[in-house]
Amino acid sequence: MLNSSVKSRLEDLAIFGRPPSFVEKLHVGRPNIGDRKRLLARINDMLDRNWLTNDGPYVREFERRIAEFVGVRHCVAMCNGTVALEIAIRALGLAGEVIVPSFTFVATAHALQWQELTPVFCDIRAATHHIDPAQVERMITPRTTGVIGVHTWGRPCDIDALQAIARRRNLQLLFDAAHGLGCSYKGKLLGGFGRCEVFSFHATKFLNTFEGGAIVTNDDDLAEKMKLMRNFGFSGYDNVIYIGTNGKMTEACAAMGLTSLESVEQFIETNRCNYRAYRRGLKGIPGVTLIACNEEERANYQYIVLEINEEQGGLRRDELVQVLMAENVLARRYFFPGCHRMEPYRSYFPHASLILPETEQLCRRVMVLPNGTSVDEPAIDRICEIIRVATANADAVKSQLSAGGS
Ligand code: T4K
Repeated sequence: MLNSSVKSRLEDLAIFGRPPSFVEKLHVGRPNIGDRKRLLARINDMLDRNWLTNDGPYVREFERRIAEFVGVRHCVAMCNGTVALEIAIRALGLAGEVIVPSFTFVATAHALQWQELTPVFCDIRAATHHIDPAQVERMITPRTTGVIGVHTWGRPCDIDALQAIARRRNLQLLFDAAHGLGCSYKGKLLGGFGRCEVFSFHATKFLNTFEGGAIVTNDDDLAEKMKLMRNFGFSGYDNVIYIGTNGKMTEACAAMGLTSLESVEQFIETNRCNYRAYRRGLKGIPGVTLIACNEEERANYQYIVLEINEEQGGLRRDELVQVLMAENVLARRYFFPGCHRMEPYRSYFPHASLILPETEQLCRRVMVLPNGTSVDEPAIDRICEIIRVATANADAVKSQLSAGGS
């Protein structure tokens, strides 16, 4: 994985024409693969059974295992997190306006707009990157029916405050927990808060089903409704009792999920070791802040999130990303430029940035580094060293980049 060149001096950097530190590209979202043999054995069984989708035995087992793992009554597995959000929104009867953070993956907003609901973008708290409950309160109008809190980076958002608002203002509350499997809030795993929570098991998530997602809830009626909705509204043969869609998870995806679940503690341990290696390696670099995990809570440590402060360190986030890209470290600017600056929202709400100052600032500063089973400590040490060398020589890096070096 590593090239022979150690990057301890400015002129070693790839932007000055030297070979990149990594021969192969390091991705932020490299999938964690569990035990291959177990996966292939499951796939073989599936083929022998000749049952590929539609509420098959692997899907049922996966749902049971996830519900047990999280400690909720119901898990309704879906083909992906976005469709799971869409179904959750519809099953809860949301209409009109729903308040969401703009600092999230665009799927959170699209799941609303796709159903012609209006996502109302709310600012975040700078310290946590989460939706700011005080702002939520100010954005409520007579058309507001719900709030979607996002547990960005797997860190829980301010659930208590949002719950208090939802109760007081009679709003539905659900959570986009796409990043949140295995993470806790006040000692309780995410999944059982609000009316329901939505996980993503996309390939880039620390636990994946290739593509996949799930809604988890303690509400029996809601779970039943969601199950119907993910299967066209069919209640038995020939009997359609709701509007529905096709949100089903396939057996192959559930086989991957079951296999991943067997390695879940290993994945978390790998992520935790990597997180600590990053923390050591980045310590003391001016203008570079690693967003801390609260180690008193359970966490999956999947997202290694940095904030880059140009005033302190001399380099802009985008310059540092360029430096890393040249070294084959594909750092990502999640969730740049913020949903409110993406279409169709940019056209619908051209002045939204005026009320989203923290989101605007964070979108300029944030960057995510590779984690998971495809990176190890030596690789992380190198990544940190590149950041350290680049920051220590910020002026020279800036002029090299503006001269077109990379
Ligand atoms: N809500 C939130 C808060 C979310 O973050 C997401 C998804 C959702 C809802 C919706 O859930 P899903 O419908 O996706 O289940 C990725 C993922 O596609 C997306 O699932 C995820 N959030 C988002 C944060 O990241 P991109 O646009 O960054 O994907 P892409 O193709 O650039 O891949 C990321 C990196 O991973 C690349 O460097 C390539 C690498 N990669 C990717 C795949 C798929 C691999 O090495 N192997 C692979 O198989 O969105």
